[in-house]
Amino acid sequence: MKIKPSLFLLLATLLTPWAANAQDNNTIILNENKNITIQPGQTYNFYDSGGPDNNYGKEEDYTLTLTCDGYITINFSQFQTEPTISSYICSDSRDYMLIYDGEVSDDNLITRGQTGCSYSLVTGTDYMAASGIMTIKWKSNNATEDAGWVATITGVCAPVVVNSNSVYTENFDSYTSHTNNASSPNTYPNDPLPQCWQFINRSDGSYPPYPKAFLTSNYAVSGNCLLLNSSGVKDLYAILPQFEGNISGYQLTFTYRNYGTTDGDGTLYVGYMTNPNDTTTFVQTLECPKRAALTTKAAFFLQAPQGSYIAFKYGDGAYDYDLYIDDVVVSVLPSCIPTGTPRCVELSAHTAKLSWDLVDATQTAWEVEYSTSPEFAGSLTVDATTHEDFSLRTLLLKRHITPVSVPNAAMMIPARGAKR
Ligand SMILES: [Ca+2]
Ligand SMILES: [Ca+2]
Ligand SMILES: [Ca+2]
Repeated sequence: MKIKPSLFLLLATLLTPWAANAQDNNTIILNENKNITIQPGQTYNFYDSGGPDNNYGKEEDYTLTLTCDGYITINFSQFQTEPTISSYICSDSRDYMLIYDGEVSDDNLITRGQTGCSYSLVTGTDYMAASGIMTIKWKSNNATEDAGWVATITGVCAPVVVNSNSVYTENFDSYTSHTNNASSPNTYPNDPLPQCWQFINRSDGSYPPYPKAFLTSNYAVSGNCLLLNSSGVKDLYAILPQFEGNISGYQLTFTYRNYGTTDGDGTLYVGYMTNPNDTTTFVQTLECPKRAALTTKAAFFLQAPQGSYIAFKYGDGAYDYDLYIDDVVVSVLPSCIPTGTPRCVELSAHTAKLSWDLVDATQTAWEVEYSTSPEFAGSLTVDATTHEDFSLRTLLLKRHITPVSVPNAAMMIPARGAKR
């Protein structure tokens, strides 16, 4: 839902110099009762009726109700009201603000704002409404105005819950305002992107050297897809929303295609990041071969530390090459019995002998997948009675193997080369 700027805001934008730099949709001015939907992942400037440069007015009595599909935080960089009657007294007879987590009730009060009051809000502090509703009441009396406040309000994305009953899907189809646009939306970079996704090195309009990310219907499985466009200079990171719990044990499936398969088309990598603002924390788990046809892939994050984010990285491409991603799904791996102590017991130029211990006598069959990373190469079903010293005999020279037991996906033998 888009926030419609009030008439006042439009006028303020035209008439006052401070508003000229403010983004209309991202500025909230408390000059009347308002109900506003806060978008997760967005930050808004929040001012009294005088804006950042002027005082609020007399006899104001306004309520601002914010709602968000996630959390809401507010942080004041300035707060100055008419000082209260004497120090430490918190009196409703002078100007004051009340901030609630939810509806107005004493139990929901987060903080009070009133200069001189002993328990007035502290600047530089995040106050959070975890309920997803924040109610702000503001009153001024009939004399002595002051500077008011400068604050930021932020919609915080709640971690996405994924479990055996709940799967995360993003098919990009609910963002329909930019379809059928192969090169770049004419409103770039202010076009919609999936809620709670983060992008690093996405161009803010100056391109190159920064790559672009936007939605398009070109080469989508259906509707829209995410288009990553290379700059030839910087890698682009598209980071999924944070998931509740540890992504170890989660699987990501998605469909992608490159525009073509030349070197310039670049490479899509999948991995995880412990810090979604720091590209040096990206750990690659899958390299996607260049494909000019829609190709479905799965990626796993068995070693990801707690709190990691799933991320796409598009790199190595020359200037202005496209890559398309659609139908992103994150789900938990099927529950399965982990193997015990998987190991490579013997390696030769062409063979690898695998061994593992039974941890549950009810296991009756195994399937071993082997691959020349990252492309899947084949699989064999192994009888439970022969789980020891099972030999892979089809290895190619100088290829690395990563045998994985499926459905016992917890088994992963560290890739070692069957090298000559
Ligand atoms: Ca006053
Ligand atoms: Ca002000
Ligand atoms: Ca789609």
